[in-house]
Amino acid sequence: MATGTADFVVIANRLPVDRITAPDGSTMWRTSPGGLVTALEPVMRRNGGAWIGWHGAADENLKPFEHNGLHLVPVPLSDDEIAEYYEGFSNSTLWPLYHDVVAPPEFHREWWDAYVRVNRRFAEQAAKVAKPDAVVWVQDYQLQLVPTMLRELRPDLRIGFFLHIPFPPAELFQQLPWRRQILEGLLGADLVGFQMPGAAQNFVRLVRQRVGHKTHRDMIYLPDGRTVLAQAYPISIDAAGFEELARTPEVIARAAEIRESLGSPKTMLLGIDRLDYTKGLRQRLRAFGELISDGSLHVDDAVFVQVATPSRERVDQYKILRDDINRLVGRINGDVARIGQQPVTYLHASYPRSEMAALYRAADVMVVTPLRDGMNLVAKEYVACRYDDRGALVLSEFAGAASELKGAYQVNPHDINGMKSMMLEAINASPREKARRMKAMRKQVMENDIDLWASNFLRELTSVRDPHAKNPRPV
Ligand code: GDG
Repeated sequence: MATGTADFVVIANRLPVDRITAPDGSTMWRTSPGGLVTALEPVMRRNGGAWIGWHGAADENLKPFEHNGLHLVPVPLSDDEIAEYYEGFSNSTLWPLYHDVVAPPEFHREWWDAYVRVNRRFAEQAAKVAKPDAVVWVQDYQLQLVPTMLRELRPDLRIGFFLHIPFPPAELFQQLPWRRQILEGLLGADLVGFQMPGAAQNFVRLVRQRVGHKTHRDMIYLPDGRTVLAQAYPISIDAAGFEELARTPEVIARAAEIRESLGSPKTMLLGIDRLDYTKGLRQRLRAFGELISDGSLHVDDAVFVQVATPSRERVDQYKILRDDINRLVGRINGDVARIGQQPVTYLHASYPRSEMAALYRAADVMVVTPLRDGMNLVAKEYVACRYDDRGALVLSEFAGAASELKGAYQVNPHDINGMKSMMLEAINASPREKARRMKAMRKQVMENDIDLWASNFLRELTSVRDPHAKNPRPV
């Protein structure tokens, strides 16, 4: 039974800190910027919370430690486990499978074995840390077996799970040789949260078909009388924090400087993504390149700034993508650049948040064109930074954010011609039309921020409805 001290436990693949090395060789921890930690920090402080996750280095056992008032519990991973559980099963099997197989998923039994082993380690750690009847919130696709593993160890806990990426339709999910184990792993939770209602429906349908449990709308009825609720909680950002940052004199000055250094173009288009094959970088750059080469846009008038943050660099598909994008940018610039006028500025690097805010402020058109995306926070961050009601958002209809951001110029990223005409429409829209659309999107983003997301999820998870009670089954 329970020995731990935490009333609230977050379990995620990574701890919300990075280790940095000072010039004198000493090391220290720095909170990694991100909406999740911003949203959960106050809840963790109020409840004597603990965060369980990997600390980012291979083959290293660290003791739990405090950082900025957070109790952090590191989970060790060996070099092989990083290759098999993280880069393998999580990022080369589940990631492509859950994103509409836009890259072929790989199925390897030894990756699965590592996934099971590492999930068990996280569950065991949580079982030690949680107080009796504590609330535990498990995050994302790397840890889908944790809810059931943890419930077996600690039936007293209230367990929530949130999936940050899409949950695929049955037709794709059933390719997975371990489909039943994953569904059963998730069913250990009292509440399973998804970005979109369609994802929750996919899950419920699969549970009915593959596991054979009774379901009714968003409720799953287990044979032991327990119920599991599957619902959508579209994630958001620290909207006020982004706006505040975008309003600082430093960011405003930096935004002006960026435009100037690009040659003060009439139109600056911007893309910011992790360098990932789901983000539709190829399609977007091709569309822009064609607009220049067919004369719809003039090279003196328009520039495209693409920031591609390095990501998962040891995974083969990401190495291929990196080379592809390098070649594509080289080809576009080679074909249509003039001395002093380069249409695509490609930055394969990561930047501080203030630089991101300056880029958002500088851009006339933000282009977000994933082939599939759970939500896409970049789209919301852009909107939060545009307190001037200027700017336009071109957004893929395959991003979760599309169902909330109706004021965006929505595109099908597979349709290059359609994307070209939508980009032109966004560029040429009147200031009045742009402001109308931006105002509607800002209302949505500012009113539905990450705090509301976290409190909605936690309210349902801890609601008076006792998830362990024997709910009547549907007739
Ligand atoms: C997954 C799901 C879902 C990017 N480059 C830099 C930087 N970023 C920040 C952005 C944004 C975040 O990273 C990326 O979030 P996205 O939502 O766009 O995409 P994923 O990384 O794929 O996230 C996604 C999300 O989880 C949350 O549930 O929306 O669908 O795939 O916040 O600003 N931040 C800094 N420097 C960079 O260079 N500081």
